[in-house]
Amino acid sequence: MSDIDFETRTKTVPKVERPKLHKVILVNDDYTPREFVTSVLKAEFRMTEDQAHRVMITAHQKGSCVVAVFTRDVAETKATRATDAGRRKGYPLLFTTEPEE
Ligand code: TYC
Repeated sequence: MSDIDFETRTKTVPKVERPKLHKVILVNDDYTPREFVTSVLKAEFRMTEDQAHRVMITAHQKGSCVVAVFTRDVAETKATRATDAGRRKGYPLLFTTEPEE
């Protein structure tokens, strides 16, 4: 008889982790027109006029505002695209990202 133990099994415990979400943050500045900020929020983040206006006003009054949360790739792509939309018009409009706690 063989000494090989065919019954030995390695139990793998599946480690399924939810991908960390990242916030997209709109940063206020003194130069970008309000209507332009609102139009970028509508186009890039699929907001209604009302939602976009609220987010713009919050950033304007408080200095910044969380726009939405996404997986890291999506958050970074959207922040870059939205920032570039302002840059193309010569505005200092800035969207940043940061991981959620
Ligand atoms: N503060 C700008 C103005 O008064 C408007 C603005 C709002 C710009 C929010 C950027 O993230 C921003 N024209």
